[in-house]
Amino acid sequence: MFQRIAFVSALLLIPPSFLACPYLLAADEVRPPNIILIMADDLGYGDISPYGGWVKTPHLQSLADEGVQFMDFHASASVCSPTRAGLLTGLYQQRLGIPGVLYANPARPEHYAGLSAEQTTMAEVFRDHGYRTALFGKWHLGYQAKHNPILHGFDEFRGFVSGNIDYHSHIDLMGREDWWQDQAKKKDKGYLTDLISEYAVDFIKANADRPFFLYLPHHAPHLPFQGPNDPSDRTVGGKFPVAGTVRDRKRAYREMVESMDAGVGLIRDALKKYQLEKNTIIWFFSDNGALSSVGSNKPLRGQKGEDWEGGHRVPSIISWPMHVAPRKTDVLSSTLDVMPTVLGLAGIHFSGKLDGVDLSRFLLDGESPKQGRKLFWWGDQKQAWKGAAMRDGPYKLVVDRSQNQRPNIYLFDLRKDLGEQHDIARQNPQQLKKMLSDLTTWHRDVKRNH
Ligand SMILES: [Ca+2]
Repeated sequence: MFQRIAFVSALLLIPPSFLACPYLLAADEVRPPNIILIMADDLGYGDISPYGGWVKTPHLQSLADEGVQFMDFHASASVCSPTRAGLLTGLYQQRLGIPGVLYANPARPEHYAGLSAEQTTMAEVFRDHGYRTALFGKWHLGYQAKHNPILHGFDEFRGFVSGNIDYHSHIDLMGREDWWQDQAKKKDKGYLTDLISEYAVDFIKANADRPFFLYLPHHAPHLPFQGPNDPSDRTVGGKFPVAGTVRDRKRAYREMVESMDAGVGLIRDALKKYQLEKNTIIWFFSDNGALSSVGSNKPLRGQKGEDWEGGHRVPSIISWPMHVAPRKTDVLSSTLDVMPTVLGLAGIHFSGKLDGVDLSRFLLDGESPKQGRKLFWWGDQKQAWKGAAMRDGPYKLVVDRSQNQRPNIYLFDLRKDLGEQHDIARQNPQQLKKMLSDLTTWHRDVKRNH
């Protein structure tokens, strides 16, 4: 590198020390950036240090200190599977026929649904552009052989396909072993969260000399609540409590989050060791809000599976040292934006349809995103999450169907009322009418495109 700088400096008649400043070095790099997406599962807005949360997470704090911390970032669903479908395609999951959870139970019709082969995932786009791609962790986008991640653009897959497994025995809710190496089941020993981080570190080492896209959907801190030193609960074909046998669930939950945070530290250490930190984008976020009995969505109302902010406003931190200036932002953003944004940051043009927005110019240059952004949520009428919601600027519309009767409709102004305590629907009939109309039009559109 120094020889190249000396040569360029001689050509331009300027001192080599000037050219060696990090920003110019960055421009000199021809290799596209590596991408690492780290997604927590059911982690709440009030769980981790950068958001004033109750679990000490020094590595996520450091990531936030050195990166952009989104304060108004949303999962496209308040449950697992649909957020993942939207994340990997940049499309509202309703277009993909995955509006709700894909259950492990074969008696449920949703068990047979999954991400269709005809959809283009960001892993496929990166692979087509010479990236090595891998997924270590939770898939939850289909149980059938045709849904396997290897068929969706991932060169490597270690992890599980269902919604939750025992952190030690890797057995799913139906009492089946659920740990995979690519397209075959293969046992693996270890605490799930640590395994994901270890695989990530090995992958970084093995691919230090070429661009890579690494998707790390953690299971933590989703149930069953099991810290690294808690016992295994699930056995093959056995009967066990869904949430595990640990009595002090808060303690276990805290340890689960701490383990994930330690993994973030290990990954960043590996990037430093192989001199990749300045050429690697890390984006950490959660797939939906926390269960408030164990986690925290403070100061938001509601929890996982609901249409209040606590169901879908989640932590989100992106870091790209020397390229993206550290700051906090109130830009309204979504898991749907991840695909267009990381493709934009990598300089890759994608001509397919996207519902998400490319935030790369905002991140790199501070350019304001287009005004008038709207976001929509719509659950599955056959499942527990069946409501709908919409954002239009500061306004939040909630169509609450949790009581299984006529829906209750609310309107909030989140600028003044982040906790969604003061319904202003009556005082703002025009805004309410407009948003209900937009929501209906949007839903008709995504249903038609399915
Ligand atoms: Ca989840």
